[in-house]
Amino acid sequence: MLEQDLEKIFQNKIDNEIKIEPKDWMPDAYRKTNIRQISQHAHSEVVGMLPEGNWISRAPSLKRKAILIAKVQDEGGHGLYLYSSAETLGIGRDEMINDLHIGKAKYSSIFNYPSLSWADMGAIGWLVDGAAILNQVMLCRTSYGPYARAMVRICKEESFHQRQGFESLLVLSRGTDEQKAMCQDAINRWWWPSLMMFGPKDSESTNSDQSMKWKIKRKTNDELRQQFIDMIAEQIKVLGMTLPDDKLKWNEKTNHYDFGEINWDEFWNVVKGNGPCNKQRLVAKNKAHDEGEWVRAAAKVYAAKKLNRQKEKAA
Ligand code: FAQ
Repeated sequence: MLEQDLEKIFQNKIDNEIKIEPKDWMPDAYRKTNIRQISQHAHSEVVGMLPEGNWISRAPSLKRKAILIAKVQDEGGHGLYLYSSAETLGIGRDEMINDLHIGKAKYSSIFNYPSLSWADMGAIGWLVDGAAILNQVMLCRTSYGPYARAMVRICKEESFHQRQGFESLLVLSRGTDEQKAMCQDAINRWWWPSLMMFGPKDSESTNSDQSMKWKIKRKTNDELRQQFIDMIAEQIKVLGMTLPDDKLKWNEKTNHYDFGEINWDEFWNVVKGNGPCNKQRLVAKNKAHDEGEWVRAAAKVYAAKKLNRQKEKAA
């Protein structure tokens, strides 16, 4: 079949909401865009374990520790589903992970900020998972089948993460003056970086137009960011806290909240590797990978032994 016929069949599927599956013909650029986005997403989940992992040993109670361990484990699991989904496009896991380790691959800017107090665990759950889930609910309808299906499972866990973060902040917001101040401080520090998670403004977003045409993305960066602001500006009232933006104001005409200017210099600085924790995160990730070498080696030997035993039994 001619390439233009294949392209027609492909576009027809997209237009008719039929998922693209691994063995289907797809344009090279569609494959590459999915590999780029899914692997960046997988890396974000895995590096995202670090800021919260930092507080497991300092959780204020056994209950909070158990919740935090489970959440961090969930993030690792999300990374694994996503690596598997990217692998169906023909890239190896080792290559993706190596690109992360050498600083070539991107991951979400948000995980390059430090987690300074216990209240940050609540703020990450509420704001960071909250931002992630809006984007991920959209991705449940993305056009590439394995990515969309991974997202359905991830979203179920992520919505629980967000609620536990809010509940944790709610407890602090009703606590002592010191706890209230800790809660407000965490919100102040995580608010603007959370808005940056949605990516650059639509006018600066190099990939959006094509990704929207291919239905990889269903909403633009600015649309999702506005949706997030409208949601959080209401939820913060329940906490009795404030968002650190004096321009935040309900606009009767647009039916949305107006908000202040995001510091895009800070965003690009973090994306380029110069944020507060970029170097620390890569060192920690490489160290964990090196120290886990014996586990991977043992798993391989065990798998080979198991296979041999099965062959002996069958013989
Ligand atoms: N950080 O043209 P666009 C989570 C890059 S998961 C770093 O608009 P696109 C769970 C972008 O890659 C959070 N880089 O790009 C959790 C591109 O560079 P490239 C992660 C960013 O792809 C919670 C360039 O800027 N979620 O948090 C960022 O169309 C708690 C131009 O941008 C996902 O990855 C950024 N924030 O739209 C875990 C969702 N934004 O590749 C632990 C899937 C943009 O051309 C604890 N990804 N860039 O060199 C997406 O939906 C999209 O990739 C966007 C960006 C919306 C992130």
